[in-house]
Amino acid sequence: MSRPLVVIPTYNERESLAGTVARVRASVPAASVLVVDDASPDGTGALAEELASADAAVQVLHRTAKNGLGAAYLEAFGWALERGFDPIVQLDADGSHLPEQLPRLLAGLEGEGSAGPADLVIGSRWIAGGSIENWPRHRELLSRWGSAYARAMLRLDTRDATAGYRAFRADALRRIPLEDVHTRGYGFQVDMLWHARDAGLRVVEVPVTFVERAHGRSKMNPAIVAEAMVRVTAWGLRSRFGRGSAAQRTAGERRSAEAKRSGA
Ligand SMILES: Nc1nc2c(ncn2[C@@H]2O[C@H](COP(=O)(O)OP(=O)(O)OP(=O)(O)O)[C@@H](O)[C@H]2O)c(=O)[nH]1
Ligand SMILES: [Mg+2]
Repeated sequence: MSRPLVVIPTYNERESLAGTVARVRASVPAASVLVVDDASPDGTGALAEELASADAAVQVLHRTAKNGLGAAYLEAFGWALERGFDPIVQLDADGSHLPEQLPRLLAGLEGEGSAGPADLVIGSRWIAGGSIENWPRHRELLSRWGSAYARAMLRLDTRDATAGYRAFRADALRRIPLEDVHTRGYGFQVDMLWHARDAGLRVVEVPVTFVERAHGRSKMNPAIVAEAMVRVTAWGLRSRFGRGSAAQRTAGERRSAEAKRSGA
């Protein structure tokens, strides 16, 4: 693990992106950055290009339309694995994930302060030492409730199942069948976690401080919450009927994704 890559998905993050990228580069100078922009109307993609031309460690993937955080990450994971990056980190552009705490996630992969090395480290708000700053009460409740629901339905033991600040070993990502991950919104985080558990990966949580965005708008919306709820419920119910492994339960999702791709 000597070529860390920090993936930053963006949609309309013009005011936040430059600061976030600079802070990542200052916090872990060895880390490269990949911005994955979904054709943001506010010009975030052009700004990302400016950052890339000023710093060879910064690169940009441009996607043609807003297709959700999950789709952006999946494309980035493929890109990163092809190029030999390891580990691969997920980090929001909006300032909610502190780049200054990145060394803590990377240390977690190495096993510092815990029993042993991890395959996936999750920056957790809901374990001792974790916290939130300036988050509206309703968002906190939604997040805590969402995590508790996913934990119960899927029998996960991760406290912060929807957390988006994560570090994966490249090998860990290779062991997850990424073609079976179809959740587009923030349910993507739960989808990946469940696949990680199924693949027998060692998942460790380290405490982080989650700070409400200072600029721009949240992309969270009722459709994203509904997608996560419906899927977690379906996976949980199916698992109770004995067809619950991540590999088995995605057959239907794969078929519908294929149908969509072929324009059916
Ligand atoms: N490429 C891409 N990035 C996205 C998309 N949706 C959200 N993002 C980015 O993913 C990160 C997280 O999105 P946010 O809007 O902050 O959503 P959130 O963190 O779940 O919700 P808040 O707590 O309200 O901020 C940010 O960097 C967004 O710009 C998308 O469809 N495509
Ligand atoms: Mg956010």
